[in-house]
Amino acid sequence: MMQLPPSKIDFYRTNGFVQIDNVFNPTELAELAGAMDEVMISNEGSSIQTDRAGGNYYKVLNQRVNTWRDHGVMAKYSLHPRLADLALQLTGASGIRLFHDHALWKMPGDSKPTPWHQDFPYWPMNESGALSAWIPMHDVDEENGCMMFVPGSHLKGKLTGVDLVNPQDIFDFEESKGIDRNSAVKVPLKAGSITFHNGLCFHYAHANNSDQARRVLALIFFPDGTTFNGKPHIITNDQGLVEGQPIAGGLYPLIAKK
Ligand SMILES: O=C(O)CCC(=O)C(=O)O
Repeated sequence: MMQLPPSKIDFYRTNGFVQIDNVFNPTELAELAGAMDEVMISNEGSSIQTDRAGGNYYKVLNQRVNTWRDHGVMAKYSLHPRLADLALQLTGASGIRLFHDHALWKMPGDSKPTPWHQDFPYWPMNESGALSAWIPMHDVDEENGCMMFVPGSHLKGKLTGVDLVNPQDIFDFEESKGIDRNSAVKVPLKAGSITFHNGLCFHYAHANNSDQARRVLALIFFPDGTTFNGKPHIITNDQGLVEGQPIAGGLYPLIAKK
């Protein structure tokens, strides 16, 4: 496990995101990257490929959801206690569950930025608190698709969801009043380092202008006890979840607790 200094936890709670360096060593990262390469070229299993080459969403993200259910090594990392324990420390929750993982690749060629958005409006959860770990397989910077965050924007609460293919400008929303796009912070990362961001924090990723795929694994964690809001979602549809009841069970495993 990694014990975070109070300054990192304070930074996350104040700003809605945080960078944590050296979470994975090169051997671990190579194992994870190799497994993700395998799942991304596979046409089998239950993970969900959200769009295919040529599609408009694919130009933003080549995304595969719930790789952990198809590949043992993806499960090893998506359910990794070190990551869930970091989420536990950042949130102060009594337990942390995985909502889903997703491979988020930005392909070279006709790559589009991931527009400014919050994640939480897409998730079928009543209480906020869910967060994402964003784990690049290699160095990331402005050239190949690193992230940007607006410090403190998570304190605005849940706004209208942005369409990631035909995006509205979130900074133009009436609800975004007082949030300054010029305060956004760019976060390049070295391989092995990661960020966490609160589902309410405004974030963006640059287009990939390099000639290699930008390969990222993102994990969405939520505090144990978070309840289902009944809204449709690709992950929870037809899973028997009950509106108003906690999202729980083996498909949303509890991987860290106090
Ligand atoms: O990787 C990206 O381009 C965007 C990631 C993102 O929006 C997220 O992890 O919530």
